[in-house]
Amino acid sequence: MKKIMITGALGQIGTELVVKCRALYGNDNVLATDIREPEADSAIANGPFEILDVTDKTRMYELVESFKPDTFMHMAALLSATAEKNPLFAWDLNMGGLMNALEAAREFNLQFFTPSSIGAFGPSTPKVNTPQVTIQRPTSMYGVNKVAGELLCQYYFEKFNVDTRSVRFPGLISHIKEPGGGTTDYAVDIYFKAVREGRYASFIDKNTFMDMKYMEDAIDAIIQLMEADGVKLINRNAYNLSAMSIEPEMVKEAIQEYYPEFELDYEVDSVRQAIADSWPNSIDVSCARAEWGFNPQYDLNKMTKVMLEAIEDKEKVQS
Ligand code: VAH
Repeated sequence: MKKIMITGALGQIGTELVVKCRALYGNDNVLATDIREPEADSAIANGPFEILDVTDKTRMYELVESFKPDTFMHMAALLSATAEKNPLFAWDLNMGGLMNALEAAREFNLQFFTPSSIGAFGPSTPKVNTPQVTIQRPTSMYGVNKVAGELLCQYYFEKFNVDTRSVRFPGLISHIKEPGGGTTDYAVDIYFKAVREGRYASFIDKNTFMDMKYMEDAIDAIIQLMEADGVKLINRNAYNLSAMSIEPEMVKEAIQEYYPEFELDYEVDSVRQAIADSWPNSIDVSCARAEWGFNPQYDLNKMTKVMLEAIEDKEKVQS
């Protein structure tokens, strides 16, 4: 992995992935692409950037032909709640974009990464310590896209020998780019509201356990998986990943260590609650640990400290 093209570079993961890859592989060796322009003074604008709608195969191929990457990281996708509001558009974007990206990887012989999600599981999946290989019958459009994506990536590996690699991300928590349209977003919003307003109304109900992970651990996992010895990757499409299984009251208590007055109440959103209820409570990550050394560094308390401190710093700069 030396020259990397990334789609969805302005998204929640892309924003931090581009910066990390540029730091590791050199600024000019990472082409960031997205459907809109980055802000002029942003980190993304600080290196190669091109506009790309991932459903436009011709434009995608043109960029691959001119930049000549050896690795393609396909991050552009709609998240679960947005996909549920507009399922047909989600199918076109999530699956159309993925097919174009996989085809580019096949034709130009590129190593390939795209994220799957715990959204690839459904109500009939074992809910606790969900195994790596298990029932996958999701009930959301996002989940349907993710299962199909995992299967397509595996198909391209077996049939066309494309070096596809993927992970099932849990909810990802970051203070850099706020997510949009995800079911797990409450666990990001809660920190921003704690610092800014001292209270938060969660759209996910108490006692709803979901897997989560701090973004730095997620980015490190992508790099580690892509650099891993391919021979050892038995479950390459896609590995269960998680660093914590949490519910809103646990986050509240962690925040109250620093903000004792913080108040949490609930305004549950039925669409996102239904999606959350269909996902596992906690997943088993032993295959990722065994096959390529997945080893997240942040638990809830450590993550809470860095999230609150980073958001406080942001607020100071803005005031
Ligand atoms: C979502 N953050 O909520 C995403 C995700 C596991 C959750 O894939 O849609």
